[in-house]
Amino acid sequence: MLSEKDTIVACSSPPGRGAISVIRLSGDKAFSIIKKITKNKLKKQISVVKFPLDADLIEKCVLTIFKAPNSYTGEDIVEISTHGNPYIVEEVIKKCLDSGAKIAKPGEFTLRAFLNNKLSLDQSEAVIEIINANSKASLKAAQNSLEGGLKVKISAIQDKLRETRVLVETLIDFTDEDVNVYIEEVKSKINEFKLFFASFNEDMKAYSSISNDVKVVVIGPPNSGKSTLINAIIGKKVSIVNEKQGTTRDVVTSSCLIDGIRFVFSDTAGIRKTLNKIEKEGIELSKKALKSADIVIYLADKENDFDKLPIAKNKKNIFVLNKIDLTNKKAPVGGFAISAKTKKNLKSLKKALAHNFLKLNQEELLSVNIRHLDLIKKAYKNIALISPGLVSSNLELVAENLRNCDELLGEIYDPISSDDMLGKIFNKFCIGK
Ligand SMILES: Nc1nc2c(ncn2[C@@H]2O[C@H](COP(=O)(O)OP(=O)(O)OP(=O)(O)O)[C@@H](O)[C@H]2O)c(=O)[nH]1
Ligand SMILES: [Mg+2]
Repeated sequence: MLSEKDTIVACSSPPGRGAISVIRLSGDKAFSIIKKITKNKLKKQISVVKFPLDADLIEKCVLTIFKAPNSYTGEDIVEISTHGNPYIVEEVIKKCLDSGAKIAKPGEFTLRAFLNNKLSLDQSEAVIEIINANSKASLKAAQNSLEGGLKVKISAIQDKLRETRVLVETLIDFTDEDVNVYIEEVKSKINEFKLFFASFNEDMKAYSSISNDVKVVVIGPPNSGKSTLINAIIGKKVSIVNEKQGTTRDVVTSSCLIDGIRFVFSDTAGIRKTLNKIEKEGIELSKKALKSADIVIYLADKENDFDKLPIAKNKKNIFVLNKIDLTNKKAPVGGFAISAKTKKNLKSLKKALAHNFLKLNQEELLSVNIRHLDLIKKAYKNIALISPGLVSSNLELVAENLRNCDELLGEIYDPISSDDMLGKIFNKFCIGK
């Protein structure tokens, strides 16, 4: 995976037919390979050349050259723009392979950019997020991360942590009498840091929801109007609506944009006690869907039905009473009373869904993935272990926990690299990127 010596080649544009295709060649031999094939001296950065595909077949294409280190990978690169025809692309790649290039693995161009210090690991991950983004917000987040925004955010929390680390590590060398004066200061600094970390963690989770599309699961008893509500929010019929209880059996997902953020809604089977095998299976799927939600909407048409539902912990829960067109109902505390059928109060519910994410400065959104969240969680565990009692009794252990936290945060952008971990990250890329 980490061999950098070969000159690699791959098609960097989507497969299939189109106006143009771009084949990319990167490595020490990129220029000599193309010079040999085209007999062009590559004097200009951009040139139109005749690329021989076969003894009697020539493709007129555009060559763009980038000299190391001023290229995406940090190596010499030639980009060959041809007519967008899979046969031409195949033949161009074949010619390059015959002249000594090797076919690129998925993500190998970006891996080289990382190994040549053109991009940090979080920036490399942002490249794939730019390709995958499907809302204005997730694109902005990925662009900010590619610009180095995530490292800035992580470095800020590390700087804050280091204020306490320096104090603790200095105190370790003090005699007991001197230490006591500062112990209270350490305790208050740790408390302050825990609060700072908690708000940082909330931001990171919200960024992650935006980057990966916000998952909203609608849970409720049968017939409460879950499918009607989702159809109304999405603006088209994605789920079957019927007065019969137990209409929805599978989890039905659909998505829409609200204020530039993509929300993916999951309609679920109504939850109730049942002997029907298929319905039971549907209810199990509903409960499973609940676990993956960022936001859960509990939808009922009678207030005391909420008590019969499984309530998720650590999720953003929104309680909604439906069918206010039939009888007037008071909204649950912090929730909403709506009519999915007439769309009354639907706008307020949609606003509430987006509200949590719009609170974040949209200019500062960041692309956050599971790897980052996992490191943040592990980092926080080290901080959570520092109790006031530990500060009084064992400063060495406090220092160790602080150092672990610092190192785990640093791994987000500067990993202690292992081939295995890098392999997992870059294999997610497409070939040619
Ligand atoms: N009057 C009124 N009827 C509604 C409203 N929302 C849904 N309904 C009706 O309630 C019935 C059930 O609606 P669905 O959307 O299928 O309910 P569901 O929660 O998806 O039901 P299951 O899939 O069986 O769990 C249908 O006849 C809807 O037309 C509402 O706001 N007002
Ligand atoms: Mg339904």
